[in-house]
Amino acid sequence: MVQNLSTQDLQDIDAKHHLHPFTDHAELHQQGSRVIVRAEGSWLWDSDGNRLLDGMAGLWCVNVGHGRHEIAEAVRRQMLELSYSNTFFKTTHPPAVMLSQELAKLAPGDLNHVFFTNSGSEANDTVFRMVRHYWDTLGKPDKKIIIGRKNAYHGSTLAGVSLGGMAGMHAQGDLPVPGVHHIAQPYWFDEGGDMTPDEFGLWAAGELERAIDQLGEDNVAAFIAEPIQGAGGVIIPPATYWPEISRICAEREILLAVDEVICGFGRLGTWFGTDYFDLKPDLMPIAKGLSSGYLPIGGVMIADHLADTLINQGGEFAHGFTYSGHPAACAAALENLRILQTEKIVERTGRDTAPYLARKWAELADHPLVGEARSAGLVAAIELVPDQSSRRRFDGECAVGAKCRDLSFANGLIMRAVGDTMIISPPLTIRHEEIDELVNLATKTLDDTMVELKSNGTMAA
Ligand code: PXG
Repeated sequence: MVQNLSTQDLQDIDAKHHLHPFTDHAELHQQGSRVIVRAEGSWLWDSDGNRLLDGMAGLWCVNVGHGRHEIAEAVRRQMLELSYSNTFFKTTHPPAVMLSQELAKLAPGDLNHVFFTNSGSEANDTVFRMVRHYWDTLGKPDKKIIIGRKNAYHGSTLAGVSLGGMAGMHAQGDLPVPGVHHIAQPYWFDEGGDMTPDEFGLWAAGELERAIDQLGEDNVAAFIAEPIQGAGGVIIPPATYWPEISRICAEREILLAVDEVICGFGRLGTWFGTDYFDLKPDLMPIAKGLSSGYLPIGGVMIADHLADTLINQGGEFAHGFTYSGHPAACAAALENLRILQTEKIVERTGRDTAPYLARKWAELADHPLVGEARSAGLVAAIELVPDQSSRRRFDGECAVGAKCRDLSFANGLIMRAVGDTMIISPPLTIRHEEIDELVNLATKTLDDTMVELKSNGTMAA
């Protein structure tokens, strides 16, 4: 109960006044929203007292786990000291200064500069505008096109949706905006056909080279990609993919933007996906794990050579947000980064938690409903199929994944469905026994899903 309101009261008010992101409201209002009231570590509680294992770390963001008093305390102190001050007009403040220094230290290579935003979407809008401004500054105004990938997710703002490759999002409102080109994604399970994963990885990377040739190198500004696609379904590229993309980017005069909004800050057991795949980005959008979601903050890390050009030749970049480098959000991020470092959470994820999850998660591949189980760091996916011996999908409108997700919730595990791909991304602080419980609940959920599919005739009894 919240403020003496019952679950029903909260659901009624919610239905009356609250429009949710990515939600079919007619369907939601029939069921009522699930009301989450409290969280601790890897666990959430709803308003009816049910305990749920947070298999999604909120929304891929609560890397240090829920309920960290140290972050709340750091934010409280900052709010009492300086709750707001802008970073425009030749002004700065200590939290933004210290966070920029800390990020330059943690970010790989020469990504030594940061432009602050409030979200991953704003970070990618910043990428969109900054790369065009950069090429303009160098006297190459024709270099405008940004190449992205089908089924990528880069956010919900105009530039974010446009750089992303979600067909359903593009269909609403005539997007993408002009000047964006999408190439194939490295999703072997769905699109690899008869190729081996390695052959397919080379082919998918080759799409970048062919796109540059087709569009003309003089017209291409940048390529943007997530190291591992998150919202697209935890798509882990074949081993051949990123080395080939790196080769192409090194040979061609285009910028590489590696979207670390999900992979950054330990998700793969390395500080960044860039470390995991040994990449050399010119720009690196960040958000989510930067503050573990305690307050909204994002940014774009920028390489020295690019920053030097912008600083020395670019003049004023007419871009920024009221809350760029918000003091309280910076304080939350600084404390979050301190926790990640002092508790050695990233190292532990890479050395211990991720291999443990990988071993346990791989056991799900034996389930008759599972065509593939894969993981990298603390993201993982299973592909639901009617027949384990082929990569053929269930017929129809992806109802199997949605059913499995609902059953998972009912079993006390938050697992997300992307079509018929089930995905998880738990807090990095998840313990071995919690991983055991997660995999047990996922197994029970798969069993329950099978029972439903057999009873409604989707699978043979
Ligand atoms: N880039 C990537 C790689 C993301 O995953 C964004 C940018 C945008 O960040 P903001 O902070 O503007 O949301 C994201 C966000 C899902 C889901 O259902 C994933 C995201 C957001 C909402 C839902 O998996 N990722």
